[in-house]
Amino acid sequence: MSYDLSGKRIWVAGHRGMVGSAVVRRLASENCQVISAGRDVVDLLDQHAVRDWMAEVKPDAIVLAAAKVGGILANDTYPVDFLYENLMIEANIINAAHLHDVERLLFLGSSCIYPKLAPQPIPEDSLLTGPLEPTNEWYAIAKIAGIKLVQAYRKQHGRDWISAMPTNLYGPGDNFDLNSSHVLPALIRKAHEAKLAGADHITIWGTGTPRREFLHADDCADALVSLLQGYSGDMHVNVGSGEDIPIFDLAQLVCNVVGFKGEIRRDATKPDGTPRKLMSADKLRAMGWVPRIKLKAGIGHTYDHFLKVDGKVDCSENLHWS
Ligand code: GFB
Repeated sequence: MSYDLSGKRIWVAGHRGMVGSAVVRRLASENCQVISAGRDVVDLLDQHAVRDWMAEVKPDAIVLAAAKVGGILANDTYPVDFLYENLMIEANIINAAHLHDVERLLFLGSSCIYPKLAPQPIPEDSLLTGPLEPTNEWYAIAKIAGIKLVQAYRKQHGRDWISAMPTNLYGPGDNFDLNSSHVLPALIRKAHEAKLAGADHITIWGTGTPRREFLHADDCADALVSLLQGYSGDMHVNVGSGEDIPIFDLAQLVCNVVGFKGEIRRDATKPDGTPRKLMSADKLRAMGWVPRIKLKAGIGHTYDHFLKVDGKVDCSENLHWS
């Protein structure tokens, strides 16, 4: 299939978040009109507000990147927020998209939808084949419901809507708050602050042995636009880099980029989460898409952004709504 974005009105839901803002940047090179609205304009948790707003702006296509997101500790600490808010956001937007006859919708999930002990690299059809990782099952259940809702609209109403499952993402616009962030921005902040303070060590959570796959948000946005233009199918599509790295090695790489030379200690009282979640990249590669940003360069780019923006501001807001 081929969906021409020229002249289309595309709503990027979640345009202030890391992924949404990357999608907005990427869509700037297409001949389309990007629509966005902050929480002050439309509260995505409010079904009527979402319906009214969509009736007013009439998007042709939607990239559904709005979500309550956070790292392992936030997921584990606020199960209601991660389950309820994500269910509401996706149900409100997907249902309103149907009522207003939206041509294309791309729903974003997460690699945590897969079973904790899924085969590696994880193929798309591993979904619902085993128990989830307990630290993020609330978020995962909400995202699985979103995938199923998209499939349900395809089946019952013939909607040409799709889902993508990004791996662990990082990049400009990430959340650098140590209590609620993902590992990569947390390591950047820890290494940076330790360097400034002249500290002799930083401490990472868990054993450092879990492996994670990382993809820069700009690469992710590029893949998402390709899917919006060229993919139609019931099955969601993994969006990853195809490579993973142990957390301890990632910490060494971040310290190297940041210029912190002290020791890296482990705090085994903090959770490890799933041991590994490298996704199979076969489906996306078969469509001709490959990532461009190598991990070390991407960390450097993200650190530059942190120095310009986040290093100077108070990151005390506890949970991040992207
Ligand atoms: O990125 P992260 O929070 O999320 O943690 P998940 C990845 C790994 O890094 C875990 C370790 O093994 C953490 O214990 N880690 C080490 C740290 N030091 C730190 C640190 O300072 N901060 C953090 N945050 N981690 C999330 C899910 O899982 O991944 C979400 O909870 C979502 O639902 C997201 O799917 C992509 O990769 O474990």
